[in-house]
Amino acid sequence: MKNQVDYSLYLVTDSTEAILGSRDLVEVVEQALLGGVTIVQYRDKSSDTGALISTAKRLHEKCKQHNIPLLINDRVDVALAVGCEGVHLGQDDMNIVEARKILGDDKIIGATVSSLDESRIAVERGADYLGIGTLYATNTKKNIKDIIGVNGIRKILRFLDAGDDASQKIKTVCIGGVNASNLQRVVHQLCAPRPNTPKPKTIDGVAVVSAIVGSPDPKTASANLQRLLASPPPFKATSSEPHFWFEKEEDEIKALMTASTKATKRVHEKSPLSHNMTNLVVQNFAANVALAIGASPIMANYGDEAIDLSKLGGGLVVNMGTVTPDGLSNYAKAITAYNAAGGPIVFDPVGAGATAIRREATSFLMRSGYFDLIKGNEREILAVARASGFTLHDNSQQRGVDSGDSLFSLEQRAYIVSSLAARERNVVLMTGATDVISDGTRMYAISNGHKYLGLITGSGCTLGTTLSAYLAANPEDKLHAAVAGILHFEIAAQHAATRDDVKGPGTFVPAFLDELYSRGLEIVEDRGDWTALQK
Ligand code: 3NM
Ligand code: MG
Repeated sequence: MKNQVDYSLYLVTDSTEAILGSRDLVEVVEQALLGGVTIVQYRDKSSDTGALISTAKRLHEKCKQHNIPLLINDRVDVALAVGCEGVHLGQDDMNIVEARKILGDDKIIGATVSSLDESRIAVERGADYLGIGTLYATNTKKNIKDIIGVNGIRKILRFLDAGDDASQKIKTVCIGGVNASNLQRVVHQLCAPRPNTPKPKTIDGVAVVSAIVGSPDPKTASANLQRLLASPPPFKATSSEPHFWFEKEEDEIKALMTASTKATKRVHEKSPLSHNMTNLVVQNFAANVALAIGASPIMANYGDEAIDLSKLGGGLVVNMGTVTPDGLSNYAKAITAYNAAGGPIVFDPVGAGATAIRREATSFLMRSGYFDLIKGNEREILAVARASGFTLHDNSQQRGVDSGDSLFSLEQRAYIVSSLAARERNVVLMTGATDVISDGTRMYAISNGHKYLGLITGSGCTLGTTLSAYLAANPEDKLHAAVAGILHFEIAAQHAATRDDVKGPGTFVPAFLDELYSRGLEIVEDRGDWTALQK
């Protein structure tokens, strides 16, 4: 029985004035049950024992009517008195082993954990599930030990997945600041891929307090969270058949070419909005590149405007090349809007890692939402990997934004890119003389382009612009969409750089715009193909 508990929408109650107000807790919980919460924990840190038991009894009646388990926070005695399904124990509460002796094997015992050590101990002591937190800062709980974010929780999931049978099977929920605006991406990203594990451990549920108890309409709030849990996030690609990298059979190349041709045609057909929140240096060039590839550019840095813009079927580029505090809060608003609407977001972490401000900006933005594609040069992607929780042992100081020389072999780059993509569950592109791109399962290395791209300003940024349009027009397979965008961009650069009238970077820029334009038209009119791909 207790193995079949559904932890997916886990309600933790709160009886404080700030959250419950003057309403009756039992009525609020009943509404939440009607809305679809799957398990309830009665958490009340201030009532006297008599009142606790009487409220818990009323709650248990309601829960039983809906066939939903009721747990009591901290108080094993209250759980016993009421005869409910179990308890939830914090680190300062009764030891799990002692609680088990009192409650027996059939009752559910959950434990709050926020570190690998606490998780290991809770598993050893026989907890049935772990409440892992704190995910995000919240006003609901005072004395929060540690805000560990998606990265910290993912680390614990990987740790559990690498342990013994009990550890692999233990159920998990995350807690702290979960609400309707972040639930889908949190669940999407709380997946713990490890090498050679085809079915990585995922989070079994989300625990919420204020998103339900603090809502004026707990039933609708619960139903909405349940709907979000049950539906794929709007940004999720609808298909991605796994195949494996460097398996470059002729057939695969051909299929990639066909997919790329289709993707380019779609950009022209749909002329998607490319919404750029980009740096001061490249605004004009980026708008021109978007037009040349057949997209519709808008350069709009005002976050509130993104609510409307995100509904137009386009893609967003967040380029932090000239980051400011205002800029960051605008980006965060736009990220939320695009995640909700499902429009793709390309994150271009320009100079990430170069300064403390940019490192913090990178992790702030990674916390703010889900990026469908993260693109950057080697150093930028390394900084993103660190922000994503990787421990990378290199002491390379980041130099300029566009500084050259690779620190890693192609295989190492491939490893970093594919692990980061698997972890973030998105597409990661590391640009360089050979670009490496992966969605965590599939991987391509592309060596097109020309050195002039490194001699003009904004080539990386405008590749981001290009990719936003390609992803928006081709949502079903974002990896292939991005490959097509790279090919369009880089093959156009090759054509431009080798033209007779192009003498250097200065004459290259207008020729590049021309070639971006005509390359697209050639594909649309079936006069060109992508066979110039350099593997
Ligand atoms: N425990 P809300 S955070 C009860 O980190 C609780 O262990 C936490 O409330 C932990 O959903 C928390 O309103 C409160 O953010 C979560
Ligand atoms: Mg406690």
